[in-house]
Amino acid sequence: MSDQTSRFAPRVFSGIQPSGNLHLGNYLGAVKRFVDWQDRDVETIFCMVDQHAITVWQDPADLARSTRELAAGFIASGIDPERSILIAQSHVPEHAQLAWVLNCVARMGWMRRMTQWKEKAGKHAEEASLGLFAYPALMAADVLAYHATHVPVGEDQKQHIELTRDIAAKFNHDYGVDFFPETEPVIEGAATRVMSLRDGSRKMSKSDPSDASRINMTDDADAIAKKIRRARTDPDPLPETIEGLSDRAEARNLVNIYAALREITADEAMAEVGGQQFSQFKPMLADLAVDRLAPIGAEMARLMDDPAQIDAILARGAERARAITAPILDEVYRIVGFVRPR
Ligand code: AQP
Repeated sequence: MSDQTSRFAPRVFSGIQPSGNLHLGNYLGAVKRFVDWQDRDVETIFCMVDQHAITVWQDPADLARSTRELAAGFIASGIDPERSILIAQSHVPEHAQLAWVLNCVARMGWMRRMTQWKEKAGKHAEEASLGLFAYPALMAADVLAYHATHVPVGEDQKQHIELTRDIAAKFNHDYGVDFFPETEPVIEGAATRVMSLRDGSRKMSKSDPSDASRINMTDDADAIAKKIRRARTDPDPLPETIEGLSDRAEARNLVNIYAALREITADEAMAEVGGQQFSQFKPMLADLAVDRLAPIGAEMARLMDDPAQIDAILARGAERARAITAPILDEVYRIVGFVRPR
């Protein structure tokens, strides 16, 4: 931990977009690790970032359902809404209010360099929403509204956390304060970038049109096993060591998934499965995945039977969150020179 970060009490924040099905990549790269953080002695805040989701079109009924389903996914995976603060982003207005100030700190050139902007807007930047362009400043606000020191994320979000640090540093410098921490991205474990089951060069993603490319956390045991058995691989057996996987993206992906589900390193996984044929390895991986994931899917379905209970949990989360964010926003407004109502 850097000196500046250590001035702030450790506090963890992370979010996931309710923009579709929660999948194995989100689980291994994010939610499972959120649970590990919760089990350490640190304050943790986890968020359904619904305001990020609408940067691309969302059907309103689907968005509402996905937000509750994501909350159910967090809880079913082990997030305890008593020990962690669990919120919907739009319930805590300080996120968007701080984002406006940070929009005025961030520079256009910084935002234009964001890989996700380039990938998602692509050749159609003129038709993309202004929100999609400004999204990383809202993400910086999500984190900085809590003075969060650590943000567990998958590989793909590293650049946005680095931008958060740049925005925080510029705010501190411009206003001559030492107000925002230098937040650290935490990218760890065997599955920081889970790849598509159909194409080892593409990230497993909610927006992939092929359902076979991902394991959804709501898939039942049959669907999980079938998707793993049909996952694309090459004809060779697994090598003996991890180095032998360097140019075999699909095989490497399955070994990383195995390691992350078993909670061991990729090297340890190779000691167990190195040399196996896929006809032996895939059924074993399918059994492991069903064993770890099917109970979570079943619990999500049970929680979704009582949406009022989920809404009550989120309302309580927002109340606890605002006890942190309201004073921080108030201080930001004071620093930038907004006259405060008396
Ligand atoms: N494939 C992945 N492997 C590891 N981690 C992943 N994450 C996402 N995909 C993978 C991590 O999950 C958290 C939440 O991500 P998000 O849903 O807010 O945004 P995303 O990264 O854009 O996710 P998707 O599934 O790819 O959504 P779409 O298709 O809508 O863009 C983050 O910590 C992310 O790193």
